[in-house]
Amino acid sequence: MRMTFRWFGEGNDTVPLRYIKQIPGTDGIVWSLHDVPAGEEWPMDQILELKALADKEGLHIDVVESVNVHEDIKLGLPTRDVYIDNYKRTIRKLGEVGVKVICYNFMPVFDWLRTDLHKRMEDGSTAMFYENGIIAGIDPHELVDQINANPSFTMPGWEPERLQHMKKLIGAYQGVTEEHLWANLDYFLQAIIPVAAENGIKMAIHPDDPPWPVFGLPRIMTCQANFRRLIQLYDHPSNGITLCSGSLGANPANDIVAMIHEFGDRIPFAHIRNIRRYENGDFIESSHRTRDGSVDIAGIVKAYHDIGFTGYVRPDHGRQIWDESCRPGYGLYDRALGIMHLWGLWDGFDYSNNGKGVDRHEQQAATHP
Ligand code: DNO
Repeated sequence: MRMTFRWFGEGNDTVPLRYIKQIPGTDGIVWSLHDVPAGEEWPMDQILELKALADKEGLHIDVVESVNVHEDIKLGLPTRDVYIDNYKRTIRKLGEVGVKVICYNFMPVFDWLRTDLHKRMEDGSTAMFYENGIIAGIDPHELVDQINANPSFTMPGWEPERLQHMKKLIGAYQGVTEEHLWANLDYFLQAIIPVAAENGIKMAIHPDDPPWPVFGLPRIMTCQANFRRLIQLYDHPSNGITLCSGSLGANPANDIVAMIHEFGDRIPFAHIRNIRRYENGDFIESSHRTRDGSVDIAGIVKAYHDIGFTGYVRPDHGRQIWDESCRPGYGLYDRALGIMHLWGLWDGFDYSNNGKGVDRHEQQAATHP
């Protein structure tokens, strides 16, 4: 596996790039142009600017998360073709600068959802929390009023323009079923996968988080059978998955180890993180350590190890610890600890498989600094 770290860009992230380089076994950033609204073509000068910053620190930019999909594409509106053309142009530009994987999602209106970004745990750390009852109890139209009444309301991972248009959007999705969403995803894939393939890029769809419908909006990237269907829509290595253990793990019926074995090289990018599930369906984002949560992180890393996984991996959604002040879920400390848990497991599996552990030759060949 190739370890990476998500970075939100200069001025948008509290973690300096040079710190990322110091996390053991980490050699690339996962990035995006967060200020470009969904649907617009990415400007080359901004792409190159980001690349120059990463180059300076010796970090690669192979993985983009995300090039967001305009809602008109998900809704299947006639205007979608303009946005799909922009998307194709962005893919070509990213191919030109050497990007290998583009993560995206197909969730209507909302990306990932939590009800508390700073839930205090027994040890004094805070973590992101999802309380089923709160979401189930909110009428989508009331939510819009709530947001309209509070201009500072924001949601993690959202461009401001998406919030502004939410009222209109929720209305637009009325009558849009899961099957409509499948048809619109199909149309999108038929258009973009050939372009991704020509440009040496693997598209990697992110699961819906949480993996069930919210606010009456359909969600389809939720389970193994649906990922199988996704792959069948366009059977090509450039049509892949960002297998996120935390998103899928919120539903105990999802067997992530089985998904790794089934989808294998259709997983160019993996998010490995843990959550602790409660009986009533609530969940909290625990440390990455296997025993701290309900997701079998050791089993997942073993599955990747068993299939000889060479794709990109990143930790995700750390807790806020040691008084770090950062974007919720995206501090340095807990994600760096998460990386060490993942590498610890990986190296351990190397030892138990061949009795020799990591490639000693690689270490012996190292030149003196
Ligand atoms: C949350 C992320 C998601 C992800 C998008 C992919 O932290 O995993 O927001 O980036 O869903 O498009």
